[in-house]
Amino acid sequence: MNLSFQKHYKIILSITLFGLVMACNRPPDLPVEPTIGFNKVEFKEIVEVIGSAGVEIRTGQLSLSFNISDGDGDIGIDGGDTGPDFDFVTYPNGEIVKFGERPEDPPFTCVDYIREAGEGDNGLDLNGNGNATDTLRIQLNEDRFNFFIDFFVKKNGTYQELDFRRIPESANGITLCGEIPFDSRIPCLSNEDDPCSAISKNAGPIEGVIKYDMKSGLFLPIFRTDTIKVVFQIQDRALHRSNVVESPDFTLQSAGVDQP
Ligand SMILES: [Ca+2]
Ligand SMILES: [Ca+2]
Repeated sequence: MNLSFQKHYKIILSITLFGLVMACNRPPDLPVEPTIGFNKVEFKEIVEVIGSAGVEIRTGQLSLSFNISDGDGDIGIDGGDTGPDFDFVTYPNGEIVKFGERPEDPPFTCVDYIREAGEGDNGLDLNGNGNATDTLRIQLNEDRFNFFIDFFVKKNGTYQELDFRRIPESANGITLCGEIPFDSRIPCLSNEDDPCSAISKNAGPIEGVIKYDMKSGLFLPIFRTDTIKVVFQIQDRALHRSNVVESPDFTLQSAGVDQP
């Protein structure tokens, strides 16, 4: 007997880069701000069979390919990059304030506050007051990502945004519980051992195509045969934003590849 179910909660990102050229001998005539353009979108369903019971897990993979050029090539954030530009969490106005201390603060949500006790096994004393039991007001740093994507579904001829950022993660104490966007960190575009420091040291124009794979069991149940589009933008290490690009209208079926 084959059991079959949709993976509703787990979203996996992967990025494939190809055709990316360090155009060292080109004149540096490209602007230092990144420029992107739509290339193509592809969809396929991946079926994994797990265990001796033959449990099937069905996941949709939506792959967005886009052209990119940047005059100084500073594209990419390493998963471990931190600091004022790239930290995931900042404190509004740099002040560390406990939940309930200021009447004007919003009610508790898991994206507006961080629980010290949720940070590791024994908690992390983020405000240095000698205990790890506080709940502190935070702000999520938009610049922690360098790739931003929004999804729109056409309903009765009008596009409405479908916000994946609002889908709650399972209740397991993870701080960023309300945040499962497809926004992400494109890694540093270099084959060197330490790619981010390599691109910082060797500024030069780059051109190429990035293929960005998004996996979710939600795509097919949510989008079905609807007409959809994506709107996306990237940002370089100097926090220059690219132009905003809108894909053509498509359906998962029209973008389908390798379908039986
Ligand atoms: Ca740049
Ligand atoms: Ca504390």
